[in-house]
Amino acid sequence: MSGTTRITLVQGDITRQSVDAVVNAANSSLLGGGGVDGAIHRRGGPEILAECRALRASHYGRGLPTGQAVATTAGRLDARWVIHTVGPVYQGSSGDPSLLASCYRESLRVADELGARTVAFPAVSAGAYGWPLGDAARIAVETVRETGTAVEEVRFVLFDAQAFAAFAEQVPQG
Ligand code: AR6
Repeated sequence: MSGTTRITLVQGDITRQSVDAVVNAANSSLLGGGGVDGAIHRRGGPEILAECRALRASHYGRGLPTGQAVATTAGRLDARWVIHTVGPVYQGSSGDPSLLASCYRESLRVADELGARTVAFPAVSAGAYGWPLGDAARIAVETVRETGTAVEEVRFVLFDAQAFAAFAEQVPQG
């Protein structure tokens, strides 16, 4: 994070945010799913899926690997881009934290390539993929703080009070 990157926290629906880029907690198929992925495709409309299919037909024939990120249009969302990233699954009692950190780092790298200045993130892997919220929040915030980026605002958009509280613990006065 450069000296000018602010981390902000919002409780709400990430598909209602006005930002340059919305990050999607996708799966490797890039073809949609539940949770925040489903919500983004529903509100963003079919243009997003069309670009995801094109990515699968070109660079990502075997899908987007865990920990990587790729951008598409944001369709009808109030944003210019959706940055799709694939979080690691928390299995049994562990997951690979370096892959979760990579999601945030790679998403910010893609955001910098695009010239995005405001980026909204969900709590990647903390839903269907089972990552414990407190640990997911710590990895998310630490990684953003450690990453050099021209992004001016990283906004974590937490769906419920519990997720918001977990992130607030990592971001004092957030
Ligand atoms: N806005 C903000 N956060 C949300 C929203 C929303 N509209 N909806 C859910 N969340 P998840 P994962 C929160 O399951 O764990 C999908 O099927 C949710 O409460 O969306 O990375 C994909 O296709 C949780 O805190 O993502 C993959 O197959 C966080 O977003 C798989 O789920 C992440 O939950 C990815 O699982």
